[in-house]
Amino acid sequence: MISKKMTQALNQQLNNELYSAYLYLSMSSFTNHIGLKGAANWFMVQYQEEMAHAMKFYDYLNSQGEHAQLTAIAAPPVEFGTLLSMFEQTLKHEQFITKCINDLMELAVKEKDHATRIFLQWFVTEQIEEEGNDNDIITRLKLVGDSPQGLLMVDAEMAARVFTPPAATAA
Ligand code: OFO
Repeated sequence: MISKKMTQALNQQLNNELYSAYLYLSMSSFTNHIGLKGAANWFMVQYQEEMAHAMKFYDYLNSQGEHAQLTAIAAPPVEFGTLLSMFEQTLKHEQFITKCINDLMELAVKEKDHATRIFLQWFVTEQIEEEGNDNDIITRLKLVGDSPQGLLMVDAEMAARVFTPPAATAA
């Protein structure tokens, strides 16, 4: 059993994850349009990951006898500038998501809601990876600078990313 406050907070995060998915799908479309097919693949995989994150919240709420509720998702931007700028925007968004997860964790600890705390642990670890990936790519893109060959090389590396469905979360 989880509290009303916790239910509302988890539901908000379900919708935050859906917005993340929407944002990265838009980034995938944009990079595809400007000819960066590898980056388009990277963002498409990120979209799939975010949908999986959203479904973890959906399943957890329903497993607790609650009702996962879907709200309106804001429209993401349609233009994003350079690939470096896109990854800076991605990192900023992931830092916001990390803060949301930390706030949820704080509430779970405050309410002595250990089931939710264990459920959220997976996301705490996941956010370290998300921010780490973005930081690595930002570093590489800064090294490449204005070199079109370098950009195409990073893009080719991004083509290799594949979606691996996350393991089920303990709940
Ligand atoms: Fe769901 O981690 Fe990104 O947003």
